[in-house]
Amino acid sequence: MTIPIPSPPAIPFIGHVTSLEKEVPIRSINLLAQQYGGIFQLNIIGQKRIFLSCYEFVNEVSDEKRFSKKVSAALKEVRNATGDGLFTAHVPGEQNWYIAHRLLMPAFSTMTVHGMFDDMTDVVSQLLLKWERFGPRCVIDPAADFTRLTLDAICLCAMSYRLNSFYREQPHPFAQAMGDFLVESGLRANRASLVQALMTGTNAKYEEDQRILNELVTEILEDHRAHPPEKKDVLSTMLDGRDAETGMKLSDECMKYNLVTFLIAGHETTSGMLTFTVYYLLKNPEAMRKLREEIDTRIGNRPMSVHDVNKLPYLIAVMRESLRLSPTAPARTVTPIEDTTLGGKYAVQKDDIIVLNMIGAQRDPKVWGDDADQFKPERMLDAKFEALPPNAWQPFGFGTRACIGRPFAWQEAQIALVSVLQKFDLTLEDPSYELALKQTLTIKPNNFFIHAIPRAGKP
Ligand code: MNH
Repeated sequence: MTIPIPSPPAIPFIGHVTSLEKEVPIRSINLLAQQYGGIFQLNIIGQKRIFLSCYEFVNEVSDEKRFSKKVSAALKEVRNATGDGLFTAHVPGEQNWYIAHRLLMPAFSTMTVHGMFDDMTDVVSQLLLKWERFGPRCVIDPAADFTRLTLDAICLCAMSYRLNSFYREQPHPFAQAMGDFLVESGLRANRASLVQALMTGTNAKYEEDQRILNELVTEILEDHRAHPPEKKDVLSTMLDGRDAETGMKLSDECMKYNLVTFLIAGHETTSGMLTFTVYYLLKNPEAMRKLREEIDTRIGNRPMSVHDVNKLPYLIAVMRESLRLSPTAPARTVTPIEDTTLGGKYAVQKDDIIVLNMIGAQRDPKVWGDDADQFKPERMLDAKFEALPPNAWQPFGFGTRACIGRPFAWQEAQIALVSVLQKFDLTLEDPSYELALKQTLTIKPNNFFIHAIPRAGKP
């Protein structure tokens, strides 16, 4: 016996599109989850979407025998710039995903990423210099500077190309175009096609942003071909590599799709994570104190080295806890491979759209207890972390379609946090600041500002 999936009352013809706020849809999803529970269904422009916000269901659909990634309505729009690149490819179906996946997994392994340590440190040092030169009274926008950091780092490490975002007053034009492109892609996912067709100005801007994205990666590709860097990087692997299984090379088009993919996937998530982490540390002084102590005793004044990566247990716990409360890629979408049930009682059909709300699931009191909403890194120290139920912590996605950039992001974030905390005392610009979200495809704190005060006696 199956029972209907709970659903709020809908407006005839329009369905539930008005239930989702445009700016921060994930906030509406969380509010609806509080009201309707761990599973509910909405009807958005004639399309049924099932939302899961609790551990039990997220764990159930994390089974590749029964469910696979679905390219969501928003990702279908993102495909305008990333096509069959890794993140937005249809699998099974698009062969380029398999070729790129086999070729690029080793290029993003923990070992290979260790070799990028110096380039990452180079970009981090630009951020440190900026904050130091601006001085303690300057109001710092950490989200903006962490975005400069992560965008420049992925571009330098993967493509040996310098965007030099720290030498610009405004975001790099590419970053601007990408941000606008992602916001508009998200909005288009919830917009009726008739309305869309009438928005000629918006559509022209959308095309222009895609042109800017494509132009930069074309330049990077041509530059790399004309002047191959001494050090092999991710782009060299794509240019020179041949798939062991099929003997095939990636086409220029597919390489460009993947370059845009890395620039998109490789920076917003990590910069959001760094910004949330600074926010949680500033709101939880005891955690900040412990982290400081760990860094001061284990590393002190010497520069962090590649041997310190993954060796600071409290720092790792802080990053895990930050990504638990605020997974910067807050939703992923799956579909049943065959008609089936969820929890043995809710019928779902092949090709149904099932959206996993990871903010809800990673705060499920059944897993995390009554203090699930609080920032407590202690619960993420290795012994406890390893004892968690399967799929309880899943900010990097799941299975074959899980994040390829995890070791990259993990190392980059460690270098950034250690270096910043070695050098500065951070304070909130407005001590009464309460977390507000800004959402594109990813989330980050909105209107969040800090001061960075050089630490007395520190180099
Ligand atoms: Mn990343 C897939 C989160 C950093 C590149 N990433 C995913 C998914 C999540 C995710 C979740 C799965 C999406 C889905 O199921 O639809 N990624 C993150 C987070 C961080 C992150 C939280 C940082 C923190 N990602 C990075 C970095 C890169 C990157 C850095 C750089 C290359 N991610 C990818 C790619 C995919 C992906 C590529 C798609 C992998 C695939 O499907 O083959």
